[in-house]
Amino acid sequence: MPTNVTPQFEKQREVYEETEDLAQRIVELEKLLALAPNHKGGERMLADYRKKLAQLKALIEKRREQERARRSGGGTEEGVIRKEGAGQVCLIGVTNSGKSTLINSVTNAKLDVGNYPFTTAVPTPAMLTLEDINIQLVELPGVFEGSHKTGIGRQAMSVARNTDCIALVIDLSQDTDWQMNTILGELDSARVRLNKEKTAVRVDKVGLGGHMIYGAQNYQGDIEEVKEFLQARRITNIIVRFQKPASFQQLVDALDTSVAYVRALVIATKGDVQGSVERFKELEEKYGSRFDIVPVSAEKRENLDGMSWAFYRHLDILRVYTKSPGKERERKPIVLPEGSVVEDAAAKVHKELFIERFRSATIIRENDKIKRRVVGLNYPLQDSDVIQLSHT
Ligand SMILES: Nc1nc2c(ncn2[C@@H]2O[C@H](COP(=O)(O)OP(=O)(O)O)[C@@H](O)[C@H]2O)c(=O)[nH]1
Ligand SMILES: [Mg+2]
Repeated sequence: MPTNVTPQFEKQREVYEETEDLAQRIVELEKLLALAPNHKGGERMLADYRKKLAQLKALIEKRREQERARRSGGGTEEGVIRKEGAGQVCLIGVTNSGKSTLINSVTNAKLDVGNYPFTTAVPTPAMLTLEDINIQLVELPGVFEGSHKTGIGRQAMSVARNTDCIALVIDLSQDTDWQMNTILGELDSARVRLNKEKTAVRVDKVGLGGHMIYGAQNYQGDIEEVKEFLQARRITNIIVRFQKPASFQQLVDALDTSVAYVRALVIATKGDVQGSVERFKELEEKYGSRFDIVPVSAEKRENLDGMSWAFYRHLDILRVYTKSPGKERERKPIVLPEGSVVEDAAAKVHKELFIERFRSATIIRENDKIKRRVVGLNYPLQDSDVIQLSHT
C-alpha cells in the first residue's frame, strides 16, 4: 500500500479488482474513487485510478458503438474531403439545381456545368475567400430518392454528416416542394438531422491539432478526465466545444456517430427565371420558420455576397484580431467557435505566456460605446474584437 488508506478503501479495492464484468467494474471503480484518501501523496494513486476509469469507459463505449454499427449495418467512415479554412459548407441538391454554377461564381473553381444529369459524381471542394478568411465549399453529387443507398450517395452523406453547415440548393425553375422532400428524406435516412437545437457538446473530428477543448468552464467535472477519455478512445485530433453546461455522459453521446446534427440553410437559386418569384414565396411559407432562405441568381450575379455572408453566419464562428501595444492589429484573424472567451484566444497565441502568466486583456471595439475594456480570461468574445494580451 503506497499511502495511508482507510479499511473501507482497501475492501473496495478488492471488490473492484475481482469484478470482471466491464460495466460493473466501472461502478466499483467509481465507488473506490469516492472512498479515496484526500491527502497529499495519494494524488498519484488517485490520478492512476482516474485514468483507469477513463480507459474503462472508453472501452465500454467503443463496444457499444461497434454493436450499434453492426445492428444498423452502417459504418462509421469519415468524410473523404480534408477540411480546410475556417469552416466547411456542403452544397446539396437535386441534379442540375445549379450547385456547380454557384460555386464557380464565388470561387476560382471551374467545376463542370452541364444541362445533363449528374455532372459531378464525387464530392468536390473549392475555396471561398470572404474578407480575411477562407470557407471551404463542397459540392455533393445530386441526390435522388434512394441515393443514400448507392455508393456515391453513401460517400456524399458521409461528407454531409461531418460538415459544419449544409446548404440546401433549391432550383426556383422547378417544383420546390419535391426538391425539399427528396433532399430532406435522403438526409434523414442517413441519420443527418438539420438545425436541431444547439447541443450542449459539439465535437468535430479534424485532421490535426490534437485535443482542442473550448468552453471548459461549462464541463461539469475535471477536464483532465475528458482528455484521458479521448486518449483512451484513441481520438488524437478533435475539437470539443462545451456550449452549455454538460456532463460526462453528454460528451459520450456527442461522440456517438450514429446521428449527426448539422446547421443548415436554404439557397434558392435561378431567381432570374420565370415563375421564380412565386416559387420563392411558396418556399418561404412552407420552410421559412425552419431555415434561413437566401434567394440568388448566379446568372445575373444577384445576392452572391449575401449568400457568402449567410454561409459565414451559419458556421457559428467569430474572428478576433490580436494587437501588440503601439502597433496596428494583425491582419489575419484568429478564428474561434462562437461562445469563445479570452482564454480560448490566448491559448491560440501562446499558452505559457498568456494563460499561465496572464495579467490582463484589453478588448478594443471601435463601434462600441465603451471602446476599450480591461477584462479577464473568462470574458466572452465578439466577432471582430481586437484583443491585446499582457503577461507578468
Ligand atoms: N437561369 C439560370 N440558370 C442557371 C443558374 N444557375 C445554373 N443554371 C443552369 O442550370 C444548369 C445546371 O447547372 P449546374 O451548376 O451544372 O447544376 P448542378 O448539377 O447542381 O451542379 C446549367 O445549365 C446552368 O447553366 C441561374 O442562376 N439562372
Ligand atoms: Mg454539378
